[in-house]
Amino acid sequence: SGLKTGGAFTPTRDDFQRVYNDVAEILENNDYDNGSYGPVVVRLGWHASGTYDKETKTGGSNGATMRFAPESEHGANAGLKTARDLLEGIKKKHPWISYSDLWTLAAVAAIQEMGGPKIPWRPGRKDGDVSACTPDGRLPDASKDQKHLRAIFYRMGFNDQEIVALSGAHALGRCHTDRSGFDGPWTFSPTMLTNDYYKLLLEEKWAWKKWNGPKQFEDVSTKSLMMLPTDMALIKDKEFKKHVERYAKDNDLFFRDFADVFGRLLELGVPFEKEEKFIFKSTTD
Ligand code: CCH
Repeated sequence: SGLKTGGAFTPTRDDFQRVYNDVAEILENNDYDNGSYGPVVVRLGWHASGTYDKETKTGGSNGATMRFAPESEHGANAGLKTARDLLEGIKKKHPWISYSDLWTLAAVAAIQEMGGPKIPWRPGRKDGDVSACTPDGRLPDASKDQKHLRAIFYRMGFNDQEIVALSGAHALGRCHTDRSGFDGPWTFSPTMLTNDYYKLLLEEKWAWKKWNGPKQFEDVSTKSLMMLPTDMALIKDKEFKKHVERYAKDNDLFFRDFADVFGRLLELGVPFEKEEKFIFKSTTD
């Protein structure tokens, strides 16, 4: 355990690995969704980080400002209280970790425990106060098209290939009518990270779902999977589609690119004092 110097606790790699292990232990729960909190924990890490604006250098995971209204009440964050509340128990057990480090570390743990790649992670985020909350509208709107996707992700500093690589996270989890209004999972294995999202985008026939909810697509053959308008934009747009095809063909390539870009997403706007990155042991290692 870390040394106490002048009253301040200096956590070591082992301390962070202990937090990882405790997160890993609570992800599986048969009473929740498809048996795992993993997907909603990944989404918490993404929405905490994806508010970054490279021009004003505001937003990003530093600060963990989603703890406060108005950010907690932004429409895009509906349902993420589930993930924040889940992690409260971990915060109580390891009070030295900042919420912003905890949320991003938990997202890394969730990806790794759901069969995804190792995501190198750096500590050093500090929690902020309500004054650092970002304005609404910084996260993507699923009803929109490729132009919107580019505007949102270019603002964070990402390019087309990185947008497509990040979107592969939709292999995980599902939409909830009481959160976003949309309904259903993207893949048949929503608690395993694979390149199935890309394969299904290309191989299935997709049609508008006939229902009273927001406009979304369903797969014609089983009607049990879904795609958002923004997901379909990745195969409508030629530049995006090129990368969907690359990742559909090569899961190792997807894992390499995803690990790189997801790790950087979690670091946007954070003024780290140290370079050192940790690669955590997964429970299956
Ligand atoms: Fe996403 N996502 N996401 N998403 N997302 C939703 C759920 C998940 C968009 C919209 C939605 C990323 C990109 C986008 C996850 C990870 C990522 C939902 C359903 C909507 C709507 C929410 C609900 O009802 O619970 C849009 C638009 C974009 C545009 O690019 C990126 C990037 C990531 C991570 C790298 C995960 C995981 C979920 C599942 C959450 C759950 O609770 O199962």
